[in-house]
This record gives sequence, C-alpha cells and structure tokens, in this order.
Amino acid sequence: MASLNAGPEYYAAEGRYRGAKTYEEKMAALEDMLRLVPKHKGSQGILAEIRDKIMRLKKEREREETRKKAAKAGARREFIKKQGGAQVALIGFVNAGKTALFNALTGKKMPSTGAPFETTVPEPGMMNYEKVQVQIIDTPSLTNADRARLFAVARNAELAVIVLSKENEAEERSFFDALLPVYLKDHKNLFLVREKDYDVSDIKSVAAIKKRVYGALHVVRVYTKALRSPAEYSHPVVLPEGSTVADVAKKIHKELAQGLTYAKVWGSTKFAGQQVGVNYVLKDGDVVELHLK
Ligand SMILES: Nc1nc2c(ncn2[C@@H]2O[C@H](COP(=O)(O)OP(=O)(O)OP(=O)(O)O)[C@@H](O)[C@H]2O)c(=O)[nH]1
Ligand SMILES: [Mg+2]
Repeated sequence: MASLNAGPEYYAAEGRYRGAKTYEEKMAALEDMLRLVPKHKGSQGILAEIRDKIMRLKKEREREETRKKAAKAGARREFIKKQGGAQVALIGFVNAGKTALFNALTGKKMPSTGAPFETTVPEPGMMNYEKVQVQIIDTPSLTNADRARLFAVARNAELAVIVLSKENEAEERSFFDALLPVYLKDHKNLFLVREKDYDVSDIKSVAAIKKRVYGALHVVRVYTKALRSPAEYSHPVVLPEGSTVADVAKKIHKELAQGLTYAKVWGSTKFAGQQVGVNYVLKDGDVVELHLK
C-alpha cells in the first residue's frame, strides 16, 4: 500500500466501503475511492480493482432486481382476474369441504374425494344467481400453507366464504375469529359449516346456500336502458349496495361518467321514469336511463 501514496480521504473511503451494508453505501464509498485514489503508474492495479468492484456490485443489483420482479409476477398469478358481477373466495382447513361446495355452486367437477391437500392452486368457476354471474374461487387448504398468500386471495375477492368442517368446527372457528381481524379486517365474510348449514348432496340445500352467498355480497342489480328502448334485463350491472347513478355510469365506462348529467329511474322512485341526480342511490331491480351532456 505504501507505493499507493494515497491521502487520508482515500483510506477513510476504503474504511466506509468495508463497513458498508447496503448497496447505496457500498456504491457511494467505491465511487469516492475511485475519485480519491492517486492516478499514477503504481496505482493502476488498485484502480482496476475498484472499477471491477463497482461493475460487480451493479451486476449483483441487476440480478437482485430481476429476481424481485419475477417473484412479484409470480404473486400476481395467484390472483384470478375478476369476471362477472362479483368475486367470492372459499377458504378453510384441509378437507373442510371447499371443493365439494365449489363444485355444487359452479357445476364444475374438481376432485373432492376426501384425500387431504387435494386442491393445490386457486381455481375459478362461475355461479349463476338470478342472471348475476358470481365468480367463485376454490383455494388450497390453509393447513400448513402460506396463510398470508391465501388470505390475500380472499382479500382480493368481494366476499370470503369460510368453510368449517363439522368435526373441528369450534377449533377452526376460533382460528378464524383470531385471524380475520388481522388478515380480513372490515371484509365481508360468511361462515358455513359443512353438513350443518348445507349438504352438497341435497339440491334444495345447494339452492339455499347460493342465495345466502349472493345475499352476503350485499350487491344490487341495476338494468340500464337506452333512450326509447326497453331495459336490458339479461345484463344487469352489479354494484355494491348504496351505489349511485354516477357509480353505474363509472362501471360501464369512465367517459360515460364524465358526461353524465342526470338519469331517469323506474323502480325505487315515486314515479316511473322519474328524473334523478347523479348522486341518487339505486335499489335492487332499478332500471336506469342515463342522460349525457
Ligand atoms: N355428505 C357430504 N360430504 C361432504 C360435503 N362437503 C364435503 N364433503 C366430503 O368431505 C370430503 C372433503 O371435501 P373436499 O371438498 O375435498 O374438501 P377440501 O376442503 O376441498 O379439501 P382440500 O382441497 O384437500 O383442502 C370429501 O370426501 C367430500 O365428499 C357435504 O356437504 N356433504
Ligand atoms: Mg379442495
């Protein structure tokens, strides 16, 4: 080192580099060293070494960022793109009966034999309830799983249906009572106990459970109509309870919401076809004719 003949600032920077923990600290110290190292024949080896360290640090950082991006993309794949009027996630412990309920609600035939850990990835299906398409997502069991990830799937849905097994109902319920405030705070949920609240082998009970799931969503169906045309009863717009005329427009198209001035409503209003403002709260079954600028 003696032949280097560097000043105290250089050695201070070298000390900072050795003590550096983060990428930013390391890079700042190396850049200082590069700046402060004497530029003469005897220092060429050191100079090359500093440059090499900077290059390697940059590459390491790039690799780290690529890895992070890939992990993020992987996490996104866990979420199922929303389709239909609302999304419902079924969650519960191993063999609680999630897949059997999923099949009963959607008409799908995913394996549900009683073998533990049968469901390995979230699976979407559609439940049709009075012309509303409700997307149901079956999930792998919470037993021994990455809970945060499974709860995130439920949080992404409008409603979490918590399936409890008949055998361990109390134990499972107390688990959810403790964890819902952590993972699903202020989120809609519905507890169902297999073979107590419903039985998938009974058609009437499946119909009743469809109604309960739909009811727990707390949504309204609104039918739009164009001027001088009948209402589109086959395509309801599904919105959370308390939604306004402006929300209907927003759900259909952003630009539509911007041009909206008033609406005419049939159903919840005093008079059929009554004119209302954009903040009018709609009720289930209302027919709305949007008027633009
Ligand atoms: N009789 C009756 N059996 C049910 C009902 N629901 C589920 N089962 C049975 O309970 C067992 C477990 O049901 P699954 O639906 O596979 O449970 P799961 O929660 O999806 O299980 P994993 O995916 O492994 O976590 C199967 O043998 C089902 O046939 C029900 O309503 N009635
Ligand atoms: Mg399953």
